[in-house]
Amino acid sequence: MNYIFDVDGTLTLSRQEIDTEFKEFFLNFIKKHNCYLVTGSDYAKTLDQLGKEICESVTASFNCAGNSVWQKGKQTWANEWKLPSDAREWLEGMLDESGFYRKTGKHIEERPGMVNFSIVGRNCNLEERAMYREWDEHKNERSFIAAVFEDTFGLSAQVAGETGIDIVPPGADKSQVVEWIEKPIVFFGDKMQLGGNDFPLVKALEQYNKCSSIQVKDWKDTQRMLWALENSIVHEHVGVV
Ligand code: M1P
Repeated sequence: MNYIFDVDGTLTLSRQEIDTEFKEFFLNFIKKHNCYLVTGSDYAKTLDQLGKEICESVTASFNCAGNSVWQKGKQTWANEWKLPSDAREWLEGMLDESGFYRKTGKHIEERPGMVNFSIVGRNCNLEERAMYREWDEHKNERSFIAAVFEDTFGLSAQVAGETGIDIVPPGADKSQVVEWIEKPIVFFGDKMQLGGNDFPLVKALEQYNKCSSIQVKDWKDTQRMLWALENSIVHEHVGVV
């Protein structure tokens, strides 16, 4: 069995370091199984959050939604795609129009093969992050921007993490990692609903027998599920979304 793990919301709180006790547990799990990471974040952020030992013990870390592949601390493949200038201008317009007043800078972050767009900005602190989360829960701003952006530019835009939207060329989302990994696969993620950045991978796995996706509420839920798997309380093919 091969395991794929989303990072923010699945192994850690969004953009936070992994819990110390869970880190030991998870390291033990990945030493016994063939494991992969898949995240919208770039490798530097994943390294900050999970540490070198986890990042280099997994078979591969698919960063930037699979557009930047890392193995044993080295990037082994990257997509060269760049955001077109008209799409950039449109996002800047959305930023001006948003009624959310606390804008912290670094709103369009270019990563290998993808862009993260954030109204609050990537420089936000924890308080500003919480403010934006609440704003977005009420206004559904990210879902709206993502849907209109997709219609306008034919690119893929997904609500990701707590504050942003991940933008990639069509098909260059998390679903692309399926090509690189032997089946069967179990995938753990927290944003598996339509429009969430784990959704494309869930759909891709549905094409294969004996592959399943497990939606978790947070890292504690992931730990519970892994513990149950290890102790044969849950069969590997239940828990499908
Ligand atoms: O890995 C999930 C997301 O994590 C971050 O989201 P946020 O900071 O908004 O919680 C971003 O790095 C995002 O691109 C990524 O998909």
